[in-house]
Amino acid sequence: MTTLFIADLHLSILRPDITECFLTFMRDEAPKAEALYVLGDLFEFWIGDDDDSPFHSSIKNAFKTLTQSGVACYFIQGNRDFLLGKRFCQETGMQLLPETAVIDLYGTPTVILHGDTLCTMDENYQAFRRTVHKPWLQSIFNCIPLFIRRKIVTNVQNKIRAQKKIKHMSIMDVTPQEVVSVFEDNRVIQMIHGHTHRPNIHQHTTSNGLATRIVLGDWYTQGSVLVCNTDGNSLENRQFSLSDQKSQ
Ligand code: LP5
Ligand code: MN
Repeated sequence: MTTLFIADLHLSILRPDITECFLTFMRDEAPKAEALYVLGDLFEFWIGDDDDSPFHSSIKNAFKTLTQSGVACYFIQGNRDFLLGKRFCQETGMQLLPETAVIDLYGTPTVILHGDTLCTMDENYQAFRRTVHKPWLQSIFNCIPLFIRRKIVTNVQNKIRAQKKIKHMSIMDVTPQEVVSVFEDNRVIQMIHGHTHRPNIHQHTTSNGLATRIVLGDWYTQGSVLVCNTDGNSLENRQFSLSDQKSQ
């Protein structure tokens, strides 16, 4: 049996090529696994669990079919779907995990997280994150009509996009000392995360011993899956079969 990890799909109605690859993965590959972990940024942006568009329903149905077939599905929120919550999980049978969780991955205790909290040098982002994670602000936001929420998100995204262009690449990567702290605080020597869109396997020296950090890839030009079993872990790609509508 295998356990699968994915992150940073950024699913949206504007990218049918990504959606098609994801739905094929959910239909053909995920049912053979014992568990699927989604480590955040499944959606380009998640505006609230009451957004019942046909597009979102098709994604929810794919998870519902999978969980009903007996595959355990877990979700950790990313920086783009931090508003995905209990209702989505009730509708799909997924289990919402805290922002950092420790799991037993075939005998190796492993810390899993989205990865944005590791980028501590990105101070503007961390301040923004602290704001939008305030429960009272989220409660107010959830009471606003959907079409106004959509407008707010578009406005904030436009504002942020300009700021991100002038950010140095290095501050948008993980901070090595923070990575070591997460290994040590959780007393593990294996970590899996996404967010940076820089798939790789890194080694870190920690007080627990030599530790392995696996970074998941995004789904921008191909699917990206971490396949784990008793033989080890492999970062793999899945090809898109539709072409990107945007580049035509
Ligand atoms: O995902 P990626 O890699 O593109 O970029 C992330 C960081 N960006 C984000 C922003 C989200 O993608 C889009 C958010 C839309 C928000 C809608 C607001 C809804 C309000 C909800 C209230 C409960 O996560 C990016 C990082 C990058 O990862 C790498 O780590 O750099 O961070 C930014 O670009 C953020 C800026 O640095 C800071 C922006 C401050 C803007 C202040 C606007 C005020 C918002 C007030 C909200 C109420
Ligand atoms: Mn992210």
